[in-house]
Amino acid sequence: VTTTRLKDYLPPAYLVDSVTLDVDIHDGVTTVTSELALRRNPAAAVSDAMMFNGEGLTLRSLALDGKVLDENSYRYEDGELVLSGLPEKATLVSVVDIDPENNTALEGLYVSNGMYCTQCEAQGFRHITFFPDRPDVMSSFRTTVRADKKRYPLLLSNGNPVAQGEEGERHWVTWEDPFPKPCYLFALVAGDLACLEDVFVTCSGREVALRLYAEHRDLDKLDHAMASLKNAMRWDEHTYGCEYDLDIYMIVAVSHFNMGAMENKGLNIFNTACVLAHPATTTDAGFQRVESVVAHEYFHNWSGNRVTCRDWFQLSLKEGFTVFRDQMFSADMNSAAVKRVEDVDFLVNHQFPEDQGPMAHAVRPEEFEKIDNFYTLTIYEKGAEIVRMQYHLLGAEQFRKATDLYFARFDGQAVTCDDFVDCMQEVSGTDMGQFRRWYSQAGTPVLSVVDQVAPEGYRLTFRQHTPPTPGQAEKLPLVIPVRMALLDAQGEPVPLDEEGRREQVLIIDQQEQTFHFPVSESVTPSLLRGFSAPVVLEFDYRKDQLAALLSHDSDGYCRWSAAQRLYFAAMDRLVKGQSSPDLEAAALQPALEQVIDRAGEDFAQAALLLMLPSEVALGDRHSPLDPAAVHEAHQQLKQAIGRALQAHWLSLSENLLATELQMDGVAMGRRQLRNLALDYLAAGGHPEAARIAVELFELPLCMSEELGALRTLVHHGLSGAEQALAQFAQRWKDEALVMDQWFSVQASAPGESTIDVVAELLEHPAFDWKVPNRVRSVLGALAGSNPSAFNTPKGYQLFAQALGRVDALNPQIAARIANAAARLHRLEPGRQQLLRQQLQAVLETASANLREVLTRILS
Ligand code: HT7
Ligand code: ZN
Repeated sequence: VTTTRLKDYLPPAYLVDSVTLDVDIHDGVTTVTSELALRRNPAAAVSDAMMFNGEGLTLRSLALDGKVLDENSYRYEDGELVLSGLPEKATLVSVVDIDPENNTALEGLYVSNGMYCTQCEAQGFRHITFFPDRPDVMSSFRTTVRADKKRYPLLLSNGNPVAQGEEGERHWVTWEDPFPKPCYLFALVAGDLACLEDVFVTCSGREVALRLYAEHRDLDKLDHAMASLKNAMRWDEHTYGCEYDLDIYMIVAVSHFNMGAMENKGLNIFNTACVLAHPATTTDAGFQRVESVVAHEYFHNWSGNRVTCRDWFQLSLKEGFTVFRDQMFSADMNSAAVKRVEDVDFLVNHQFPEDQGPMAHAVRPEEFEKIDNFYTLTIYEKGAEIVRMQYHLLGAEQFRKATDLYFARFDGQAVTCDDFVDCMQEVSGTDMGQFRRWYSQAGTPVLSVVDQVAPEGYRLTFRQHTPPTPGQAEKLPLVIPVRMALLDAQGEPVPLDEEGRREQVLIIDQQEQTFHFPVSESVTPSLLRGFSAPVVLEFDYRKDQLAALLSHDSDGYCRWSAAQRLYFAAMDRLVKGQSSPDLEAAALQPALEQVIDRAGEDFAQAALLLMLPSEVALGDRHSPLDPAAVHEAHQQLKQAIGRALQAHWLSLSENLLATELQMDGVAMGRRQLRNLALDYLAAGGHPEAARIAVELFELPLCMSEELGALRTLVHHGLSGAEQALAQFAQRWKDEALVMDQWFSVQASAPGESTIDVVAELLEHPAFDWKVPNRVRSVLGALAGSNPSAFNTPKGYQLFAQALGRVDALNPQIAARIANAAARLHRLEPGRQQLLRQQLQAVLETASANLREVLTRILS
C-alpha cells in the first residue's frame, strides 16, 4: 500500500511540452505510440532522472532522441518507468499494446457497447501510455486515432480535427488541442454514433459547433442536454465572463461509466444517465440532473481545465468551485428557494454523515491511498459550501472581481486552494487566514445556540465545537457566518439595530460569542438563513416556535429546517417508545395543513416541506443504532400522517392530475407533490390508493407519473404491484436507464423480505455486473436507501458477496458502494459484529481501492 502525502509534494523534474499520440485500434489489441517532448523543469530541483507512470502496458519499444533503449537503460516496475541521465531537452517515443476490450475497471481506454472511449481522471492515462500522470504536467496534445471505417465511422479526440485519411478498410483522423492540459483531460472516442448538432455564438461573436453524440436509438433524447448546454454557455459568459474557447464542443453518451460525467477538454464523456432525457423515459428529477451535470462539466472548461489543480489534494479547487457554479446556475434556471433546500437536504443527509464517520477527511485532505476514493461528497458538496461562504462574505460584486483575478492570474496553470482564497483576500482586503481552516479541518462543526430575554434586550450566545475525526483530534474555531433574523408573533422580522435592519450576518469566529439585540418582545430566532454555513445548528426550539417558522418564515431553508425538526422530534419519541403515532400526527396536523393550504404558491416547496426525513437520516440520530426500531418508528409516523390527513392526500392525488404534458417547473412541482400525496394515501391504507396508482400507471403522461405510481404500488405492496412490475419490464426492456429504475424500485422497497427480492434481481437476466448503473440500481439502492433490508444477516451476507464480485471487475465501483457500510460503528453490537465479519472476509481479496475504504470502516 502506498500512501501519497500532501507534505511530500515536489514539482516534476521534467515537463512535457507536447504529446503526439497515435492510437491504432484493432480487435484484440490497441497499439499506442506516443512521442513526448521533454524539458527540464526550471521550478524543480536539478535532476536527470524522471518517472513516468504506466499500468498494464505491454511495452514494445522505447526510444530516446531517436535511439532505441535497451532493458538496461531504464527501470520499469510497479507501474513506474524511470529514466536517468536525461539531457536538458529530449524526445521520448514509446510503443505499447493495451487491451481495452477486457478493461472492466473502466479507467483508461475501454469498450462500452461496441464503442471505444476513455476515462482518464484521476489516473487513467497511465493505462493508455507512459506519462507523468499528474495534473501539474500540462501539455499540448496532437492525437491520431485509427480504426476500421465501417465499424467506427466516428473518430474523436480533444480540440479540432486537422487531418484525416483512409487506408483500405481503415481510416484515421488527427485532432489537435491548442490548449495545454493535464493528461487527465485527454479523451478519445471511436464508434458509430448519431449526432445532434447546433451552433452557439459566443459573446465575442465566434461560432461554436455543438455536437452531442449517442447511440442511434437515443438520438431523440438529446434535446434537453443541448438546451441545457446553451443555457450554461450563456450563463457562464454573463455571470463569470467566461467565454468558450475552442471551435467545437462535443459530448458523447456512454452506457458504462463509473461516475456522472467527465469534463475532457472539448470532448466531454457522459454517463447516459446524465445526458439522455425524454419525458417518456426520464423522470423530472432526471431532467434536472441532466441540466445540472451538463452545466457542471461545461463550467469545468474554465474552473478545472483552463485553471487546473496542482495535485489531487487540491481536487476541491475545481470540484467545489464548479459545484457551486452549477448550483447557482440551476437556481437561476429554476426556483432558487427550492434548489437551495434540495442542495442542503443532500448535504446534511449525505455529506454530514460522511464527515462524522470513519471516512471523514478535510476538503483538502493530507493523504490518500487511491485518489479515486476521494471523489467524495466532502470534496464536492462541502467544497461548494466553502466557496458559497466566500461568495456571501465578499458579496456578488467583489466575488466576481476575485474570480476574474483568479482566472486571469492562473490561466494555463495548475494551482492550489490557497491560490483561490488569496484572490478573495486580495480583492476584499479581508484577512482570510482563519477562514482557510475550512479547507484543512475535517468534521462537521456543531453550533449550539441559547437565547436569553433580559430587560436590556435579547441575547444570543453561540458556542462552536467540531468533534474529533480520524487522525485529527484537536479542532480550532472556524469562521461561521450566521445569517439571521428575529421573528415576532406574526412571523415578521423585527428591527435588529438602530438602523432598522431586519436581517444580519453574525460572524462567529471564536469558541463562544454573545450578541445583543435591542428587542424586548418575545421573538423566534430564524437562524442560519439560506443555510449560511455547513454546520449542525442546535437550538432548543419550542414546538410552537417551529410551527411558526414553518408557517411564516420568508426563508425557504428555515421553513424546511423547522419541518425537519418537527418530524425528527416526533420520530425520536416513537423510537424511544415515548409517544404514539396518532398523537404525533395529530400534533403535526395543523402545521402540515397550513403548508397544504399554501401549496399553490410553490408545489415543489410544499412537497419538500411535507416529506419525512429518510429512515437513514433518522437512524443517524440514534446510537447504538437499532435499524428495526428506527424502521418501525418511521413507518408508524408515515402511516399516521397518511391517516390523519387522508382527505388532503386524496384530493391532492386527484386534483393535481394534469391533462397534458408540460415540462416546466410548475408542472414538475405538481407531479412531485402529487406523487408524495399518493404515497401518504397508500401509507395510510386508504382504499382508493391502489385504484389511483393503477390508473396513473396505466395511462401516464410521462415517466415521473409512471414511476411514481409503480413505486407506490410496490413499496406499499398494493394489489396490482406484481402486474405493474411485469408490465413495466415488458414495456421498457430495451431502455437500459428505465430498467435501472425498475431494479431500483424493487431493491428499495422497505422491509426485511426485500432482501430475497434483491437476491433474485442479482440473478435476473437483465442484471449485468459490468454495468455500473445497473449495479448501483440494485446494490446502491439496497445499501444506501433500504436500511430495513440491508441491516439483516442475509442483507450483510449478500452485500459482502456482491461487493467481492463487483470488486473483481471494477474496484472503483466496489469501493464507492462499500461506503454504505460506513455506519458500522454506530450499529448495535449484534449487527455490528455480523457486518464486521462479512466485511472482514471481503477484505482478504479486496483491491487497493476497496481495501482502503474497508480498512477505514473496520478500524
Ligand atoms: N471530474 C470528473 C471526475 C470523474 C472521475 C473521477 C474518478 C473516476 C472516474 C471519474 N469520472 C469522472 C467528474 C466531475 O466532477 O465533473
Ligand atoms: Zn466536476
